[in-house]
Amino acid sequence: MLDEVPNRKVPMPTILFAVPALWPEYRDTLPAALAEAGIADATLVTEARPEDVDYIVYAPASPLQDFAPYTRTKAVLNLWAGVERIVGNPTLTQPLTRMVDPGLTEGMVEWVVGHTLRHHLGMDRHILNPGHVWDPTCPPLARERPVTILGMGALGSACADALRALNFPVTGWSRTEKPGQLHGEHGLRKALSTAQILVTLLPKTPETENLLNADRLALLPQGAAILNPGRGALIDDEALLAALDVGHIGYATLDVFRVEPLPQDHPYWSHPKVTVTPHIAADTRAVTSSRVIAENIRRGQAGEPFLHLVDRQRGY
Ligand code: NDP
Ligand code: OXD
Repeated sequence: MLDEVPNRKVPMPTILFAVPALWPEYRDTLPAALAEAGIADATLVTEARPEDVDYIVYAPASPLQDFAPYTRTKAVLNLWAGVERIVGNPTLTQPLTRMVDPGLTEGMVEWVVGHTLRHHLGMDRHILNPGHVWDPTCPPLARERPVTILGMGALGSACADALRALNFPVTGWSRTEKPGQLHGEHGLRKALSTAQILVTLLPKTPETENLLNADRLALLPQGAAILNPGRGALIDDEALLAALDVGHIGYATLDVFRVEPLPQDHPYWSHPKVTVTPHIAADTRAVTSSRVIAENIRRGQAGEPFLHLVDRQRGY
């Protein structure tokens, strides 16, 4: 005779998708991912009474700002990698997760590798060559072009791997000590001093704001290029413009800004040594990120630890 299996069915959760503008992208992918994760019966809604909500799928564009009434909510699942616009919300007492999405990472690797190669190969010299100058100067090999990445998390380390695969010598710097990487102020100075190309992939926190100030920009080698797909606040804009004007910094390719969209009268738009890209370095992709959200809901239901939990004290 078969043992009797006690009926321990966990009630299916109610998931509030709190970003109406993104719902059309997730309408099919999220139910599919929930089904894959074994929670096909979950109630997925775009509006609900706060007291009924178990999980909130969130993004900065959400109208939801007061989390206090969501008393039974087990987690707020952010669709963005960066959490600076939610982490300080005083009403948020629920666990907060950030997005680590293979699709987003792939996009960031492509953006960073593409713009690194642009500067490394000096592509503009030939693409923008109004005088049809025949200049046969060959660029150095990647192995001769040191790159530094500030922030060696999910995105920075994936970019480092891709650049190393092309033979760029990559120096990584992050907050905590790790083998083969630099950390701390001394490590930062060392990392900057060799960076012919500098990539900033740090989160915006009180510690990283204005990290690249005039003093630190001065540590970069003459003519260095800066790629910033991290956050605008990492760089002191005035200091960067001054360093570009005197030629100490050779070029800056900037994807993120203190104010977005970048105001029309901002000097970055017209500066001859700046390329502005409109916060498109990497986007969260609905298919892959839905799987990450579904896995975290599965974990929440099973009483397992959430993936990619944000540390509120650290701010990322
Ligand atoms: P992670 O949290 O995985 O990594 C953050 C990295 O920054 C870690 O290596 C961390 O160090 C380091 N770090 C944090 N604070 C400091 C500090 N005070 N000093 C030194 N290092 C520090 O984040 P992701 O890699 O997923 O994302 C990074 C950022 O990229 C996001 O926060 C967001 O701002 C930006 N982003 C931009 C996008 C775009 O389209 N432009 C798209 C997605 C993200 P440690 O390893 O020691 O913790
Ligand atoms: C993010 C971003 O943080 O798109 O995900 O910037």
